[in-house]
Amino acid sequence: MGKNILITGGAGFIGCHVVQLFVNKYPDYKIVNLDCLTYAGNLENLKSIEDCPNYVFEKVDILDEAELKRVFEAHAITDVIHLAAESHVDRSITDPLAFVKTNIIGTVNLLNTAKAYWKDYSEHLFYHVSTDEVYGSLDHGGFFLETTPYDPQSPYSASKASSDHFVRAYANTYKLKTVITNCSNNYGPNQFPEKLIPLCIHNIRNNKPLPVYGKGENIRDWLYVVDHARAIDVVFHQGKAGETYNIGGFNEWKNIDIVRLLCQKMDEKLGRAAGTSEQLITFVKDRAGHDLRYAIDASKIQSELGWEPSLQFEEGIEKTIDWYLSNESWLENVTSGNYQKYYEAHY
Ligand code: NAD
Ligand code: TDX
Repeated sequence: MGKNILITGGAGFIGCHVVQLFVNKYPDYKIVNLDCLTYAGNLENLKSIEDCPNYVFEKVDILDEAELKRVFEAHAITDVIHLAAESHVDRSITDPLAFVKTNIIGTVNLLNTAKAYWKDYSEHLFYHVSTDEVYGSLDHGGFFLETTPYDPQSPYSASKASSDHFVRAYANTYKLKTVITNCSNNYGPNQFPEKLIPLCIHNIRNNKPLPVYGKGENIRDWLYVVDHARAIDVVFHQGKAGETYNIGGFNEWKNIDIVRLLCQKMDEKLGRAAGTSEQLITFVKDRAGHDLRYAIDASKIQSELGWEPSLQFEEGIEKTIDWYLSNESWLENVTSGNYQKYYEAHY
């Protein structure tokens, strides 16, 4: 059946992979990408599909209720996949209110718009994309399950936890059909170079210091972004309404080991002597309230919906490095502010 799916945050890192997957895989769906293009949103990410007949871009802020209503009506939106968010923990420490606005109020605006526009809720899905950070930090072992109590520790994760609670509250109170996924750390092409992996690739390339917070002992579970997009596709089509699914890579790494791996691979790719890039590693002041370890137990989505990661980490890292090395102009644009000119020339 044809659907008109509103994907929010589609110009961002994960959103652009979700939009590309849906536009290419489902020609019968109309994909409406709604994004206000913050520093993290980049339409260059979507060049390969921007002329597809089933793709539309709407430059709209989810804080603008009137514009959300217009978009729902103009495109007869049948379903929502909500990714738009402020996503960087360090920025949330310096400006928490921006996270409250977009991640909490923006999500409630979107819920209200869907609730008012849709008639028979059983025919529509509101899919909220969230993070494993809502569960807090695993300081004493174990894994995050869907039943793990929320214990957010940063302003970012507190805002995402709050938005998850609102989505569940709308399902319970108004009977909106919803689903939530909580995913671990993503990496891959198109990630803004403020996050650990693209930041290190960018800095190694330019012989700049690699800032490792604290002792580099913190652990994250990493998933290739295309595998996250595949999981979203599976949950959107086969997930049970009202359910939560954790998504992860079964792939835990200490930060310092990732940075060393990147140094080793980059030395090989750039033809530098082994050990050259490691000299750039610089231990810096720890992130305030730095969560020690995240680790997802993704066995529910694996056993109930048959999803599993398709790429081994080293393969994904190779693909990621290759993408950044062959897209230097992309990096140059997002780091120099030239992107704005691209936008003005195209829209
Ligand atoms: P990102 O920062 O790369 O992209 C966010 C996108 O949202 C950008 O295109 C931005 O322009 C847009 N946006 C921000 N505020 C907006 C607003 N007020 N109105 C409209 N658009 C707005 O983020 P990402 O890493 O792609 O994350 C996408 C989603 O996935 C987020 O909800 C995030 O919490 C979640 N998530 C991310 C990760 C990860 O590792 N990056 C892991 C799990 C979950
Ligand atoms: O320069 C750095 N040095 C460093 O040691 C940066 C940017 C990060 N780090 C550390 C902090 C974390 O332990 O590396 C780890 C990864 O940091 P980020 O890439 O900032 O990701 P994280 O804070 O783990 O959050 C990410 O994963 C969950 C995303 O940014 C979130 O949007 C997602 O929800």
